[in-house]
Amino acid sequence: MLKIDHIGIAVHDLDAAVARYQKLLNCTCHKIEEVTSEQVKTAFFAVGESKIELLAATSSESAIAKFLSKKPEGMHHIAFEVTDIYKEIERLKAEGFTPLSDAPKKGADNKLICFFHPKDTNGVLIEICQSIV
Ligand code: CMX
Repeated sequence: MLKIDHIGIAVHDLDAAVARYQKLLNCTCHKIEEVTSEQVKTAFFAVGESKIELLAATSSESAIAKFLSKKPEGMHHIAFEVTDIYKEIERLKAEGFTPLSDAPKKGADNKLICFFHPKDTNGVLIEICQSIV
């Protein structure tokens, strides 16, 4: 794993959360992107070499809508950047972690992504991601 790429935070109202995090971080949100495959709208803030990703659901079927139907707003996942996502998925599977997709998917911020179930990681949903070049 290279670094924490971003921390995902699930929110109900993206615009309100963006305004709040702009004040908190004293910087402008540099990217707002809808990811139709994940049924989310995302907003990114750069903090040093990592990012904060605010996530709001665009459909009731979204993982974020399901999360927010059971839990309050808050941390949804931690994403680690990797150099070879295919190799890292195989390594993590061999170590007993459970991927939530058979193969990497195209996610936000021009990344290939793969999630791992929080039951294996002390209750924290883990994402690994690799930039698409
Ligand atoms: N962090 C920690 N725990 C979580 C969680 C999260 N983000 N989401 C769900 N859980 C908990 C559930 O509350 C449940 O807990 P209990 O067993 O104590 O009730 C447990 O995990 C297991 O839940 P499940 O029934 O197996 O699965 P869910 O239907 O709740 O789905 C998950 C959970 C993680 C499998 C699903 O959300 C998923 O596949 N996520 C990956 C994709 C994703 O999150 N996309 C949105 C972000 C996209 C982006 O970043 O662009």
